[in-house]
Amino acid sequence: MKVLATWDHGLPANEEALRLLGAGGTALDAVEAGCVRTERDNGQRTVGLGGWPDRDGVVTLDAAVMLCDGRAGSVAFVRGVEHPIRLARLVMERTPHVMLVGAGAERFAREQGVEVRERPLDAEQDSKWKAWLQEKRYAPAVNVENHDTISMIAMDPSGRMAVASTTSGLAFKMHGRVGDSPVIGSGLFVDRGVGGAVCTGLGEAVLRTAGAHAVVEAMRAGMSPQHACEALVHRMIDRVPGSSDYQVGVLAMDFSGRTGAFSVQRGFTYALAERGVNAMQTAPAALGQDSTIEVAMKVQERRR
Ligand code: SD4
Repeated sequence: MKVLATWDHGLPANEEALRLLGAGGTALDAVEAGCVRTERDNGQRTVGLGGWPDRDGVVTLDAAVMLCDGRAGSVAFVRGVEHPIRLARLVMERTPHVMLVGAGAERFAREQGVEVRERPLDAEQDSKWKAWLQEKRYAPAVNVENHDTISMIAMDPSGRMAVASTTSGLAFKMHGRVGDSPVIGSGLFVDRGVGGAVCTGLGEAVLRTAGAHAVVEAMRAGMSPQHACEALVHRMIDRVPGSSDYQVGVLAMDFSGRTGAFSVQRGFTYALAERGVNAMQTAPAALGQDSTIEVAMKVQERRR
């Protein structure tokens, strides 16, 4: 039984996930419950309806779940849904599809008895949006503006693994913008016999490198979860320009319970729950600090 979750709010999310697992829930129940916990937290500004709006002053949400047997469900660009992670699970369980977006996803929600209710921006959302309109400058700050998406990986006592992610995406994104979090293979991926991976941070960088899928495929090829996370981050830095100005954090787990965590910039925190202890960790980072893969490569170079 092991759970990983991004950022500081990963700690209460993991607690909720552990509670479900302790009560006989599956890995899927665990990641769903953990994400719901964060979506419910009104103080969260990049998860759930309390998230920062887009440029038009609209909060739009993305979420997805995937199981190690290959089943997956996802929703993107939905408004007025309090728990998009639950809607993503419903897409998986009750439709022949993987992904529903926008008005279609909202209609499906209503058909399933899920409340869809546009709610006005609260005072803080409104004033931050209006302040942004003054300048209209789009420059997400590393670890500041983007640090609240929750992405989780859980393995239950029967050895099943599930991954999940839920977010309101980047603050002041263009209306209609969708990030990596609801895209199977980018923000999250898991495959039986190999393991799972999730991402957080600048979704465009993750989409351009098919992040979580790349990590799982690296593990399939024999890399440890840690090296697989590092390999993705280094590839991202190489392929997606401007890495000194963006943050991406990656988490991975294999079926023997080994975990990995790595980020572009320092400051990526995550919660790890294992052997009855749920604690915050800080991932090593590529910029400003040697990763283990870089150290290994340097050692090899020196040997040559
Ligand atoms: C996105 N990846 O929409 C999300 C944002 C995020 O921590 O993860 N923030 O691009």
